Amino acid sequence: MKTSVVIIGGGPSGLLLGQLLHRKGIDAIVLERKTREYVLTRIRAGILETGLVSLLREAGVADRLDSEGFAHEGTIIALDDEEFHISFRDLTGTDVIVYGQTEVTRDLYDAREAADAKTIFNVEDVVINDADGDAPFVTFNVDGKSQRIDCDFVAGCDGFHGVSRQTIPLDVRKEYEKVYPFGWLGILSETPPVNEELIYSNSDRGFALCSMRNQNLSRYYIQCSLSDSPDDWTDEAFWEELRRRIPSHLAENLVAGPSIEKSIAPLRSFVTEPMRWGRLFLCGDAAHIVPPTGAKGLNTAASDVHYLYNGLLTYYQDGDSSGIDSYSEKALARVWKAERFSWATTNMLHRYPDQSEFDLKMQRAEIEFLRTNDAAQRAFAQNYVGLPY
Ligand code: RFL
Ligand code: PHB
Repeated sequence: MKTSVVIIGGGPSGLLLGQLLHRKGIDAIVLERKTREYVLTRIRAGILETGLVSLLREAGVADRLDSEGFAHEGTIIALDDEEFHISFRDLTGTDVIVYGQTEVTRDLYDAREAADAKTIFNVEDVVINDADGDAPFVTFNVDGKSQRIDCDFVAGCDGFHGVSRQTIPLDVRKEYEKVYPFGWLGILSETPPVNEELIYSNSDRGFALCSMRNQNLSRYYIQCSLSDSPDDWTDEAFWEELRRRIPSHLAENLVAGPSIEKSIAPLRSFVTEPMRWGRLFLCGDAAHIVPPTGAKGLNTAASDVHYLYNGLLTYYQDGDSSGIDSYSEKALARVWKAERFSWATTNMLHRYPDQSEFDLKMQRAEIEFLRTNDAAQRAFAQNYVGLPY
């Protein structure tokens, strides 16, 4: 087989890049290790920046998002039994949109199928060959048969555990990592959200987040120990703990119900540099991970896709390689700012096992500064709605 761009990974990064290229007549094949059904059972991000929304519109996949997504003009930050509101709309003129990653991915798969664009599922043993030469090719096995695709470029959109990043030699690649000493236990439940806006709460029992997907689908998280397993937590224990971690007058509105999904995500900050090696480009979680506290994971993947798509477009349309040559530098400049915001917001809101009384005072002072200072709220809001591409 032959194509212009082999995209490894059929998650949101790979599918969005594929769809944008397809709309411009640039041929791409997506290779996905799992099945479509499996990819669509993963419950992940829920907050979309307007930059991602614009890209989805440009890709022609935003009809359902435009009719079913909810604009959120701000968020609630709570400390113990008190809370305050930060208005993104007043401070930045911009909202964020609540629409699940699962739905974004479904819309992209539907569009890919409607366009008859090629996706190969259940691929195994993917190997990227000659990425540092002029004629790269990708080999893999599917249904017990080995296959080869020759291409101009490879987009490594295969997430944190994929093969693309590992293809870059160790003497070229530098990795930066911070692993946090806690995880998030998340549940999805068919209950009305406790509040119309998200609540990020720092309590003496640990962090909690009240989020949602729609008026009858809530997504809640609590900080948990890394040694916990979802089976350790009955639904009743989860609801009880959540209730104790948010201001009591808000907890009064909490509607409990059976969980339809329950999982634990460890928290990590990670960046690999550079994001390009020869004709291989890394995009999204393949290159960087953020803790979910600022809702930046999917949104930062989208800004990578924006830079890579535009670089490939000028290459194919005008023979100009400046966009792909500056891809890594441009993408990383924005990635590091999202890393900083996610790290700072995680530090502000979580309880750490080794936190001293001084550390706790610093945390409270930071939240108090945010509560009372217009410039601090504006900076928070600018980061939350997404820095410009
Ligand atoms: P994905 O979504 O991980 O997709 C990568 C795809 O590549 C496939 N793959 C391979 N395919 C072929 N060959 C191989 N060798 C392959 N290896 C892997 C995988 O099966 C998969 O389909 O990365 P992508 O597209 O870059 O998208 C990034 C986002 O998914 C990610 O940033 C966010 O979901 C992060 N994230 C969250 N972000 C938020 O903003 N808010 C959240 O609440 C939130 N929760 C989460 C998350 C990430 C999680 N992970 C990765 C463990 C919760 C979890 C559990
Ligand atoms: C979610 O709804 O899953 C969500 C929202 C905001 C975050 C993280 C996760 O910061």
